[in-house]
Amino acid sequence: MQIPHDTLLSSYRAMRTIREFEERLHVEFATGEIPGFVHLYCGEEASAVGICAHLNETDSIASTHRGHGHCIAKGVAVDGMMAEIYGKKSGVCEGKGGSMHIADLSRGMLGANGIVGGGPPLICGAALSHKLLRDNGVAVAFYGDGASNEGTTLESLNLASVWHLPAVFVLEDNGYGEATGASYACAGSQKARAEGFGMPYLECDGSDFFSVYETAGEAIDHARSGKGPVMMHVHLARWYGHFEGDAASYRRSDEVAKLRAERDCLSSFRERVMQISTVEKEALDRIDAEIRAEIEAAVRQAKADPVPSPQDLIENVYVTY
Ligand SMILES: Cc1ncc(C[n+]2csc(CCOP(=O)(O)OP(=O)(O)O)c2C)c(N)n1
Ligand SMILES: [Mg+2]
Repeated sequence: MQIPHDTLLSSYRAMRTIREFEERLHVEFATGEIPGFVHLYCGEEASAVGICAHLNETDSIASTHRGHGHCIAKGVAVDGMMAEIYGKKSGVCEGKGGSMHIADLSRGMLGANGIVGGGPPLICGAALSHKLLRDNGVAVAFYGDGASNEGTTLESLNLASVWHLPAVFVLEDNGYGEATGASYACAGSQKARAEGFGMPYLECDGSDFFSVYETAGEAIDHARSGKGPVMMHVHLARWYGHFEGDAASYRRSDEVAKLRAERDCLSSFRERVMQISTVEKEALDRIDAEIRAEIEAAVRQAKADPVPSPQDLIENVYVTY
């Protein structure tokens, strides 16, 4: 598959931004300054980016509790996200949401979600509106292996099929729902589940941007061209604990070191892209430096920005129709 030069660079930039954002949050969370829970997406970057690279601003996505990567890949401003995670008034949700409820409707980002299995029903609604408005849009739900067993997810697969919606169900299978292995908790096969609801099933290696990009192209084309919903099963791995502070004693001690050495989507992207295109190492290094500076500035600003006032608590909570 030929990938345009600009897409390669913007995809690398997005993956590097997510990595730097998450690695920095890991350090900052340990200082105790960040309120609430934080679930890191480190290691899974190629999934969000390889999929969102096919979407435009008016397409919709719904995310999960592990949502920073999806937000960045869909174009939500990094400084506004950082401020949101710090609970500041300058955050994208004015500090009311925090890490698990970052949303930016202007980017088609319907929200991270503290409710496991909360995204799939949301995208049925979004996909139905794309269909009725005939705006050629698609709606994508990211959900985990744990969420794949929720009633809301299974009902959404059914509804999307019954209504023949332009919906893509992206199962991000990192092998664990908190401390429980997917091999223990998920009965049958995901392929059989998709086929049981009458939709095509595609799968890819989530540590390989090119595998995700190609598979997502097929999945999104399918939905956009009016052929109905599709399930895309992405095999990937998270590098940190379930949440920041998780001792992860359910994992083998060498598991993550092996993942970092052998399944790093950024390293494999750098190697591959220099073989198949005219992208040069210097261009990638320049992006790395720019992102480091951008994240540094976002953290500084987020720390310095004011917290919301008590009055802000009741502003912008409800929409009047
Ligand atoms: C409805 C609901 N049930 C349980 C929880 C508690 N919980 C938070 S994350 C999580 C595991 C989710 O696993 P998975 O869907 O595989 O996503 P991952 O954390 O691996 O990205 C659970 C059970 C919740 N937030 N919402
Ligand atoms: Mg999981």
